[in-house]
Amino acid sequence: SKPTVAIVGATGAVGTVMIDIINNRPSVPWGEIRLIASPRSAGKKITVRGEERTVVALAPEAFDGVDIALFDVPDEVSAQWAPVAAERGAVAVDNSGAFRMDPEVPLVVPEVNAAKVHERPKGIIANPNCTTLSMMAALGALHHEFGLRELVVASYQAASGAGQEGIDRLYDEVSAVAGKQVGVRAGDVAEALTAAGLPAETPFKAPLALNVVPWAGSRKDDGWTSEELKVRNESRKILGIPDLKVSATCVRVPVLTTHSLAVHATFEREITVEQAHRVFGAQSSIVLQDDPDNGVFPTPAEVVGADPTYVGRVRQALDFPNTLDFFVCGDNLRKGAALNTYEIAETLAG
Ligand code: 11C
Repeated sequence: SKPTVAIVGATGAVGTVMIDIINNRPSVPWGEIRLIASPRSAGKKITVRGEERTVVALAPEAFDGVDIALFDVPDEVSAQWAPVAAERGAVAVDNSGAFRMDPEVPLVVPEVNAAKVHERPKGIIANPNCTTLSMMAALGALHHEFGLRELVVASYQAASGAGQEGIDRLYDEVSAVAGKQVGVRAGDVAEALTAAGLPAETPFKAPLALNVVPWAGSRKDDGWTSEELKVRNESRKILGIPDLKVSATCVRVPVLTTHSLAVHATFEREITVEQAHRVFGAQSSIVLQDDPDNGVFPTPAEVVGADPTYVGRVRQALDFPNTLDFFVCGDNLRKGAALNTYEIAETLAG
């Protein structure tokens, strides 16, 4: 019989995208599709593939009969409940940061390391952070042929990476500065936000409208942020290069959805732009947009809502042998979160 899949966090920002993905798949391998959320959301009705379903409350019994449970919830909820799902016989595919670096939990991007889904002693498989994920299809394909050695990246991260709170804040800030002649004097954007009645507390630590903020995630040792360390640790684990040299600077930009990254990647041997184009062109999950003379390069506003990773501005670094510079854009709520999680489930379902 067909497997039962459960979506845990079905009513959240990523869960909502997950349902949209399921609704738009030409076919799905599932028998039952069960929707699970916090008791607050239980009872809510959501239409999935033409059938109205009632959200059930997160509880141990909610996992009975479930083969694959997709978790789109905060770290602490996953930490508590993914093991419960696994105990009840489900494979938990977790989109939070709770298990990613656990050596007994595979961290999977199907284009790069699909076979790892079978090495899951805890019954848990982790989905990477959206910033890491946005460049994995591109880097995995290049690494396969040219051997990645070093990675230096700067991210340009969208507000929705910080959840609904981030989305609301960016919209409120943009409204507060719209039509005003601000951004001409230090502090005048912040003053406009205060004058519009926005709370001083913000998920971004500084005004995001008409600005960029060199901070994402929480504070870690030696000046690094959690997001920058995730890029380093997760890239190493997914690509299977434990000693990969990585340095990242994560930056929030006033974009609603779709993370971008400027990637400076060094390989074992020389790689030309033509070779890189060929590698990218051969990947079904990559769209190459690299004709800047005609204004063709990826931007988040054009990529949002799309499944593939978009790659452009591919250049051989002038002063660094064996190094390629390029720009990637990936929808942080789709491939960066719900879509990759769903693709792991499809890989499991065969
Ligand atoms: C952001 N990448 O843009 C983060 C959100 O580890 O799953 C996702 C955090 C995570 O703020």
